[in-house]
Amino acid sequence: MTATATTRPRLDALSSIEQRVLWLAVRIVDYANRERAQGDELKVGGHQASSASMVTLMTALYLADLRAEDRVSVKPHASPVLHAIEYLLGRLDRSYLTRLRDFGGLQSYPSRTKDPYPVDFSTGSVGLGSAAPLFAALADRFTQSRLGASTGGRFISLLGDAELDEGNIGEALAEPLTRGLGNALWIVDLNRQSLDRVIPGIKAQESERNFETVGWQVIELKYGRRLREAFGRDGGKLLRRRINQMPNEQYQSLFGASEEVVRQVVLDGLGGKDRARLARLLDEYPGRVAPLVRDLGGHDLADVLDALRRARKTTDRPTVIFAYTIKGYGLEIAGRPQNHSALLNGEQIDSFRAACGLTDETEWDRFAADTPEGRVLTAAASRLDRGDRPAASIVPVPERLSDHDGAKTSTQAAFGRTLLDLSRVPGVGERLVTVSPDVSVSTNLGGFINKVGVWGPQDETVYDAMEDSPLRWRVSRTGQHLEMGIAEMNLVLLLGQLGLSWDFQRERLFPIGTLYDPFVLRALEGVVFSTYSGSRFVLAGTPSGLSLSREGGAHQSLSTPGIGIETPGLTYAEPCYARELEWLLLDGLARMQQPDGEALYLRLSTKPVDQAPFAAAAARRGEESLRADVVRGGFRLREPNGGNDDRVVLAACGAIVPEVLAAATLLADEEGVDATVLCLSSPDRLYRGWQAAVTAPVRGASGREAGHLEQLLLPNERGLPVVTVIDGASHALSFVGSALGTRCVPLGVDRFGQTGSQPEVYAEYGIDAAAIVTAALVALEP
Ligand SMILES: Cc1ncc(C[n+]2csc(CCOP(=O)(O)OP(=O)(O)O)c2C)c(N)n1
Ligand SMILES: [Mg+2]
Repeated sequence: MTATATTRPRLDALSSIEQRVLWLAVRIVDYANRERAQGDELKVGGHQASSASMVTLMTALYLADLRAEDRVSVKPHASPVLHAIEYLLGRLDRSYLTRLRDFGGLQSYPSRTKDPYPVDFSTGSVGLGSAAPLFAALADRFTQSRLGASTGGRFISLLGDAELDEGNIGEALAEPLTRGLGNALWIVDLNRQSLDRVIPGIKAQESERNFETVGWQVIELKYGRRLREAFGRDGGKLLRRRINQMPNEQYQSLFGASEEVVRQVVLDGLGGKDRARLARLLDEYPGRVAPLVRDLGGHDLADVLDALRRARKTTDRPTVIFAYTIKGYGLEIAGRPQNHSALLNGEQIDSFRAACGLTDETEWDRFAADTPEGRVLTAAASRLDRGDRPAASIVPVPERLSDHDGAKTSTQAAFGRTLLDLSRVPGVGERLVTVSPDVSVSTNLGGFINKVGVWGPQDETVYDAMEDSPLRWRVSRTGQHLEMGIAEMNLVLLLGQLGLSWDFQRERLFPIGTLYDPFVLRALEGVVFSTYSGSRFVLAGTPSGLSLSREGGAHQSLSTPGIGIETPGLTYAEPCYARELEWLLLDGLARMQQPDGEALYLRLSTKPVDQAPFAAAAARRGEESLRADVVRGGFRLREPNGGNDDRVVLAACGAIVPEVLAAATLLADEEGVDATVLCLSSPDRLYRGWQAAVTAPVRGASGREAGHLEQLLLPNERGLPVVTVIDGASHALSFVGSALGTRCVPLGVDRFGQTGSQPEVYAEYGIDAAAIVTAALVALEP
């Protein structure tokens, strides 16, 4: 590689900026730890070594290569470098430099939702933020071919080498839909160190091969210019062999070693003529053998610039650059074991400041505009200026869809039908996109897929054999369903990126993912990653719970309701009836477009449910007011018969509601107890409503308006005992007792389920009508 494309003065300016970026990144962390007044006794932290490792790469990328239309994910522990670059570009106020990890200040790890300047990807949990751009690149291809909307740029991931150990990285690479994405670029900061260990040497080659196998262009930046020049001299081949053969652990040990020791180690293992020859070569570098051996490509600005140019030219497949670097490069902690959280001491900072030509007065300065560095930065700032991009417009969503009220149906079947109906709604229909990890048909997306087709980067031939199938699997660039392999993490990462189209492509999409509910757990961190990033999507977990009776304990989800309630940015709803589902879904699609909107998690079931009780409630209440209750989180499904002194409230959601209705009838007919049945369409909304109401004074708000759950009860029902029932962990609805200020008997499934008929397993786990009756009697005991 040569540096011909970058002129010497420009390289010098970049190199001077590189040094300043390193200084600022280090000092931002240093100030937070040593100078800022602390509010507690805990360490502040921050990562000087991880930052230093990436300074060359990020300087080259941001100041010489990146375009406004590109989007970048930055390794979590290099956030100080990003902050420093944003500051030098004039996009971050100086006052923030002393506020790393401060309340309301710069975030510890890059955050889309919490940093004071626009961040493209949130990172923090290794492996997720780094894989996200690949799915964003895929999402961009999709919006381009569906809606003609694209960022027009690349999706770039700057990741640590240990991130490649995370399983989701392998899954992302293995997914056929991520093949051939020429708009994706990864740059691996290969410093051979992770948190507490040195990464075994074999890993790098293995990783490079993994990328090659799935068709990526692999660029290796291993040795810097000085080492390459030495390799060309007499004895150079021996030097290369020695360094190549050295275990990573031994190579890392050279970083703290003296000139003499480095020389010794390099010559070690060689004898006779070879040893003499290599010794002669080393003699040509008096006092400079140690820095020579540590000369790696990831810190050679010109090499990095060349690699970036090569990557830019390749547009038919993704590129990965393996940049060999040194953790702590340029600092006294360079390459040292356990340097991950190491901080320079005051003396080291002082001498580093002086070495950078800075003083206490000038240490936070930007470059003056009329310096070579200033000119590079000004040009970069204008190149990276995204201007005022129009916001994605709000797409009106109808409140109601079809008129077909079937007699008996499951929420999963109703979900499939509702999507089909939605596909016919102008404005909404063309923006729907479904994604499923190999379970599209078994989660009832078949009808929708038949209508809208499957998306692929190219139109594909339909084979005769496929014509016979009831499912028309037509793959084209205009299809609206993306079928992935079985990797639930990939599903939610893609869903998460499709759900950011309002920001990236400035176009509204309605991304809807389906998966078997138990496997929400496997995808969970990706769900959290996506909602933390501000993504808006619908996740349908189906089928769920013990109602999946014949599938047994491994397939019966128990803890997902709690996850739904507790995950921020995600509204959990669990309808029982088809129309209830339709309203919740439509409401969710409307709300997710609002600035304070959220993703929607629907927990569904394959259990066929008689729809008559819902129709009766609608007739009693009027559709409009029933709908208002459903989207607030719950409604009165059954009114008490009246006339009995003993009265109880039964509250439940989802597939178990028919058992609750049966229990209410039994209570009236056989026990002389009147039961009001509440259907909790969204336990999440009810919980939040109650919690917000009851904690209003804690937050300094005055007054206390009752939450929707309390409002559902008539005045003469206040204080009645309550039984809650859910086909899932009983804990999820147990708050209802506190919310209603009364005795509560929570029923649910708190042991692993097993196979059997629905009545058998409901009885075994105590959620059948008889168990609910008993629970009501217990609740009524004085
Ligand atoms: C999923 C997850 N597990 C563990 C951690 C804790 N952790 C933080 S950094 C790190 C090692 C990172 O190593 P690498 O990616 O090579 O980064 P670098 O060497 O550049 O710091 C670990 C294990 C984390 N952030 N996320
Ligand atoms: Mg590392």
